[in-house]
Amino acid sequence: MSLPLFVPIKLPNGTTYEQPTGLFINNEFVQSKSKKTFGTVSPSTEEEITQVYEAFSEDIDDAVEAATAAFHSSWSTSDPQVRMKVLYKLADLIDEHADTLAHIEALDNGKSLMCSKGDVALTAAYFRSCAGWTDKIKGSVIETGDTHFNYTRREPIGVCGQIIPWNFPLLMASWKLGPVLCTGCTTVLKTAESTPLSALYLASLIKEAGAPPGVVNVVSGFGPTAGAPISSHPKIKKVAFTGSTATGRHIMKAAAESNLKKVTLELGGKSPNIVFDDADVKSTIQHLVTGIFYNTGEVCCAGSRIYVQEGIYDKIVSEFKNAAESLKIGDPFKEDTFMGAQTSQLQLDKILKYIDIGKKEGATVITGGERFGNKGYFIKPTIFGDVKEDHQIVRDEIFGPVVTITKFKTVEEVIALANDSEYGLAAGVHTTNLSTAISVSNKINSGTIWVNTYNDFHPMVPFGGYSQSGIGREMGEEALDNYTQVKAVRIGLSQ
Ligand code: TXE
Repeated sequence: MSLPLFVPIKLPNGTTYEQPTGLFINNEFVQSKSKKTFGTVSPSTEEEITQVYEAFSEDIDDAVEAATAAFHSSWSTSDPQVRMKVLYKLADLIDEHADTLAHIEALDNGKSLMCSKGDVALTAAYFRSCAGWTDKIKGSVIETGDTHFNYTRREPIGVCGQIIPWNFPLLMASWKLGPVLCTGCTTVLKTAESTPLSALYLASLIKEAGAPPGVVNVVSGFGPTAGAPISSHPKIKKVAFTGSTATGRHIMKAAAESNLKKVTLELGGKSPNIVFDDADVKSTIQHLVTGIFYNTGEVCCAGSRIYVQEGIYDKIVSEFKNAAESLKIGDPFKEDTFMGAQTSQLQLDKILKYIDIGKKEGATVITGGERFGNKGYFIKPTIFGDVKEDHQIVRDEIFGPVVTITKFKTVEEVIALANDSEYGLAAGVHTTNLSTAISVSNKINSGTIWVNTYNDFHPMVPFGGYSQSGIGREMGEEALDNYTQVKAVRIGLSQ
């Protein structure tokens, strides 16, 4: 018997909802051509939640066909207020379904409800922000003298392919789909194999919001078999990816070798979080905690390298240790749980391996350094001291609740330390001195600098990486540039 296209799932809050399991193509949930399915596991219990249909290249072809037809419909050329209405309605629907979405996300990803509620709120806010942009995408008139009239238009790029990760499944879907819906593009979005559920539920809301068939297509599947056919597809004009730097390289290569599709990449990081002697201790501790332990450290811009000036070092280490030890870990559905589970066995193993490497490298475990319990993929918040800059735990992205803490003396020294990384996604600067804040921010090689805050996102503020952390920006006006192209029209006025 084949898997039903909707299965009832009972959530820990006692409610039952209908989870779509099919591929979302042309506004319908359908079986994959192979009818193959795969399971998704709850990271906090290690039990299977449900099976979903698995896409392969023939399904990607179908989805691309649907997206191509939708792009050539009035969707991309009609009054932008048509798209505005869809986006506003979608944001309202997300608010209406916020509790269900937050529970699905916590169930499938393992993150605490506290985090997933934040994700849902940001998702609605981002779609709402994109709604506001729809009728503000403008070209310009260029004066070149009386003989010619010149103007530019910003036109949608066309059919996009979007590949997202598992750490913020819903939010990453919104960062991808918002600009598509705003600019009049269409898309095939592939979720990560470990977290397919929330984006399928979102797809049903996109249909309800009034997006025409084929505008948004959502497929579940694996990287090599469903992701690769997207990055090399000849009819896809642009690919947007969030994930590891290694996979980002594959995608860029495939894009180049197929049809030179435009590429935006949001990749890994090893972000410095810098504390100066004059920082406000109480709020800084809160930002160090949010920086590395929020979302169990599965955050591309996690503040995973902490540098503290010598005068305040001992105080910060002791208060940060206390704060880490007081964090509530465990059942994601308890209202006061801060840290849920890591998303997969693979991630659990990777993080534990790095903790082991850190110990072998001679670093000191200030707190944590082990698994929490033996059921579910939980890890204790872990702080390493006595690290050297060439230690693997200082250089590699661990992508878990593991942070190193290092003492520094001068501003010049910490800027050099902060910039000594192949990545450049984000950085934190904690100081009460305005000129330190601005001059250090100017000298750090990364796409985002948070001063006296951390992991602090707003839909209007662009986000993206320098160096090997990526190409292009998401959110803000900048995100729209990646989904439009400029056409210049030059008209000769004298016959
Ligand atoms: O990532 P992948 P993985 C980092 C983090 C993590 C590590 C490995 O350090 O520990 O990457 O995670 C799809 N063609 N980040 O292996 O492979 C895949 O199906 C096309 C940081 O899960 O990058 C999924 O949808 N697509 C990060 C997505 O890529 C392919 C978030 C991400 O998976 C593909 C995630 C291929 N050949 C991991 N191979 C961040 N920047 O936030 C895989 N995929």
